[in-house]
Amino acid sequence: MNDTIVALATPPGVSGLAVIRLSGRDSIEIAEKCFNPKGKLINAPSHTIHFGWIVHKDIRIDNVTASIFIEPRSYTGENSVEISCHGGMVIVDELINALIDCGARMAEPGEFTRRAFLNGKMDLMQVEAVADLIHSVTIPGAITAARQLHGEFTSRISNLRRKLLDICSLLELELDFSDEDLTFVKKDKIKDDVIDAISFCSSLAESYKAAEILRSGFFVGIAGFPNSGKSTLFNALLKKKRAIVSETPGTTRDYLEETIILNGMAVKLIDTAGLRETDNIIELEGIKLVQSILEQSNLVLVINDISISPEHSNELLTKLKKEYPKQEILLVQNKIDKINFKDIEKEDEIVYISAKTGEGIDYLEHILESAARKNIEGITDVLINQRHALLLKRIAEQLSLAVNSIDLGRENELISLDIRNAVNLLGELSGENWNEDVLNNIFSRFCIGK
Ligand SMILES: Nc1nc2c(ncn2[C@@H]2O[C@H](COP(=O)(O)OP(=O)(O)OP(=O)(O)O)[C@@H](O)[C@H]2O)c(=O)[nH]1
Ligand SMILES: [Mg+2]
Repeated sequence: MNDTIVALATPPGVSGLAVIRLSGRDSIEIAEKCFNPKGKLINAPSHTIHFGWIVHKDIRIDNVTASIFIEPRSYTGENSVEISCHGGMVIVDELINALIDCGARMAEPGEFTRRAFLNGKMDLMQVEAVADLIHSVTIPGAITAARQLHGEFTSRISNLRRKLLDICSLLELELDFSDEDLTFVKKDKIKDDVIDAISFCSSLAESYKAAEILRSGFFVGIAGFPNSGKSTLFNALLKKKRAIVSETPGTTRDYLEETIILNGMAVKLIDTAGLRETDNIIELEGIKLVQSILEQSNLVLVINDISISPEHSNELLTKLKKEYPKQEILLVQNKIDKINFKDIEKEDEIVYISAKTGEGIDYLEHILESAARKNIEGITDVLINQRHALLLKRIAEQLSLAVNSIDLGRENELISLDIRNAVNLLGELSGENWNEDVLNNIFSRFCIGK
């Protein structure tokens, strides 16, 4: 961490401005070497901006502003310089090369944020919030990530950790006085507290599914027999011709994925190959793929061609409901333009559309949006990811062991041991106990410059 790293912090490409970031003990000296007029940056107080030229090998590359941040008052906690230059890859590359020639090195993905973590500027959950914030596809997702970044959730985890540590201390204190038969705390009270902690952790772990919806969108798989109009519906919802539509059954063989935003909710639509018994190898592969997509979907739309018969897909529907009991499955009757729609008996839980004319699409959009919204209810200040969910489950398990030990009237030592295991896992969650593998995994989601 002693070297100085450099990277472009803004997206590459042509733009009005680009920002190049330097961080490390020598970053101000390195920037100074390339900066004209001389002596300006090296003597600058923290949080000041300076106008000048970046000059390298006697060539003036660009006129820029350099912002100076003196440790520890910077994003990384180290001396940092942010150079705003004109956008455009040639200028940016030249500037970065100049800074590398003067002693900086190209940053690894996420290295700025990694340094911020290692310098105690943020905890691990805040680091993960940075990644979520950058990748947010919706406003609610970004707002939740921003709250997590602010550290609200970390303080809830720290409070729980402190509370459990207090319980351990009491149990262990009682152990020290065991000869005198003193009781410091009622086991019932401890048991209640531990049970509260279990339900806190379990409900957080369960919010993983909802957080994934906020993070990457509500997954909607479009399934049904070939030719039922799945791709036509996919295009109608996207409002563009994305998937190939034809009257030949078996048109879609791979799957197509696109995200739409419905009133601020991201909905990821997946058009799949028609489901049927087939001996065409390519189609079979497509059908296998459908199964894995349906497993991942939050909602499955089964499209039926009502012009064949309203009951045409009933057997398929029953089969899917049986195979995917956890999935929400909705029957969509398509091609109502081909029948005498007024005369048929309608059922409440079925959606009727014509993907071709657009009739009923607004209503279907409304259904998709409210289903997505229902699934994220209750999420306020944290986006649980897979790492958190797995840890939280293990914490709840350890605490359940403690409850079990209390019920069996075991020694304080044993109860305390289980609770201490849970405390250690809580430390892993917030990053108080971390290891290189966990860090590498988290930072693999970052881009260079963040
Ligand atoms: N009249 C009418 N025709 C439709 C409607 N929806 C789709 N079609 C037609 O039905 C045929 C099949 O449509 P696709 O969207 O390709 O069907 P698919 O379910 O994706 O078919 P596969 O990819 O083969 O599984 C095309 O000729 C469409 O124009 C509709 O609402 N009304
Ligand atoms: Mg298709």
